[in-house]
Amino acid sequence: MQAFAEPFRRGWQQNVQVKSVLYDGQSDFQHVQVLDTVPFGRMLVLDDACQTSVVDEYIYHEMLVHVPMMAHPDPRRALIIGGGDGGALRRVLEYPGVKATMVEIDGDVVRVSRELTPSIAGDAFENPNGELLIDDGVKYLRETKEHFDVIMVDSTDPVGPAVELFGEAFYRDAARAIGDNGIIVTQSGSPLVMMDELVEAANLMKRVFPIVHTYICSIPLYPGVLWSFTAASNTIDPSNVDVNEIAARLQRNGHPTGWYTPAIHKAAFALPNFMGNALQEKDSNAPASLPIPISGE
Ligand code: AG3
Repeated sequence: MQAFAEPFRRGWQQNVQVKSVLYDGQSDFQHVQVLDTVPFGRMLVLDDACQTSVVDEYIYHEMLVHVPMMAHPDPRRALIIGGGDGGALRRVLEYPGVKATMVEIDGDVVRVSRELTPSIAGDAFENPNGELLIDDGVKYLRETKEHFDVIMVDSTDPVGPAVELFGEAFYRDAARAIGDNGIIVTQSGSPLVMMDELVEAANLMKRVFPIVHTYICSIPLYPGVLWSFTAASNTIDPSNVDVNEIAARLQRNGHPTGWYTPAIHKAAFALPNFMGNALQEKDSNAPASLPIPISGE
């Protein structure tokens, strides 16, 4: 049987068995593949980086979407940058009364995902509360006059087409669009094998926003498995929302989750000591920790 592995990162590599290649093409922006794999079922790969799979997509999408959406007291307008597979849009549209705009740069990713991994988006692309724009998210955010309560950056890693989504200019445009009562979350990579990129993203966000917190979960598909997101806001501290309030909001949402719970929301912000040190988010007097656990080229 064939196998697929992302390129080594710091000498680390994960390998999956591939039953068949369902799509392999070059879009205007990147190399797009959909593989049918033994452990993860159908899986989207962009420029050799695993993006999502039908088996574990819920972990990433629930943590990207529910953490900021539940932290906001009354979200009505949401913006997703990237997210071509539709998994984030689907979770956002679960919230009653929310209207969402999704700006994905690569129409091929949407087309291929709708055709080959339809379970990820569910009926999100047909939902009248959702608007899909095939456009450059950086340009969109620079030019929009709209206010958004929650912005979610569902991008690839900070290389290739996504690099500007991790820049200071982008965060300043985001700050304008969310104003005083909004929140922005970005996926920020693996603390184990992409620590430099994570620290850089968090530091840039700290130049723009007074409140910046990184939170974590485990995503089996991604290199390093331990994964991070970073949330920022002028006024809302997503790490400090009452669990009973989250439980009530979750009940109003009414959709089942596989990973996210009120306790997970709180716990996700508790960082391992090595991360707290690197991100200067230490919440204890524990002595300085060992270096990043994974080293290498
Ligand atoms: N986007 C973030 C995936 C990053 C994974 N990185 C990697 N495999 N090197 C996920 C898109 C899902 N909507």
